[in-house]
Amino acid sequence: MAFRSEFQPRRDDILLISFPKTGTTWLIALCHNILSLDDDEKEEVDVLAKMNPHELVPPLDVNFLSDQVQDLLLNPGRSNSGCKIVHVARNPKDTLVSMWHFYNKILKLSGPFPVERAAESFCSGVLPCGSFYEHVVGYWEESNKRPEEVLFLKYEELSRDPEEQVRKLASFMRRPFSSMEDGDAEVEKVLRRSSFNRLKELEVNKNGVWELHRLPNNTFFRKGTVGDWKCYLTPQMAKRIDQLTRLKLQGTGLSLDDF
Ligand code: PAP
Repeated sequence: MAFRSEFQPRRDDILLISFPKTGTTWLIALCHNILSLDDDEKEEVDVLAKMNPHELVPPLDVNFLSDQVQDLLLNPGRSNSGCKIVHVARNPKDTLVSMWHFYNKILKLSGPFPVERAAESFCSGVLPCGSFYEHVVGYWEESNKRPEEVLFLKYEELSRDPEEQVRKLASFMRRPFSSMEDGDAEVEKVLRRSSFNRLKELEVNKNGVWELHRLPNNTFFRKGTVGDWKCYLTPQMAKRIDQLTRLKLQGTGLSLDDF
């Protein structure tokens, strides 16, 4: 209720929105590095060398239930008109496995939470942020209706063709790269500075803590690959999720493949 009545985005706000474990940390780093390119010309600053990407972007969902936030942000008649939304999606099986690792690490359970139970929760939509499919499909549909305001990215496409995806992201944020050689160099710089291998090895992300949640920064950097689910899900679990995914995405035109 407080969020609904209080939140007034500015026209130049950019909201980064994603279901947990679909690539938020990467997206924050990419956006930050694109937007700070101009600053670099004046002075070589590299904020991410000292700060976990999450510390750079205030999380709106800390005190608000996510369905309220989503409702507010997705309703075009409300106060968000004018600001931009970037959403990053990921294939459901890698999202589930990433989330399972994350909760096993942070919840300090007496023993590991079985992946079968995690898959069960995922399929039934009983998760701290609600149903994965409702979340993703909502933003997908809005991105089709309002492409100038809502950009829909995929973790797998970012992995497969990072240059193209980063150019798309920069243009959406009104900071297009030049198509000349210096544009290529800038794209390369943004990707290098946002890369998993670089961020994971930074001292701040190896040993630092995100004070807001008292979470070790290293929980945000695990493997950073596509298809890691194959190491954890049985063929039966994978089949069940694939069937559910087909059902939930039927007629939407959206595919969430793990390649
Ligand atoms: P969050 O919901 O807690 O913010 P989020 O960043 O969305 O997490 O997702 C974490 C996943 O992104 C992790 O995937 P994994 O468990 O399959 O490894 C994490 O490793 C991955 N990740 C983090 N930073 C990057 C990056 N710079 N490039 C690619 N993947 C990344």
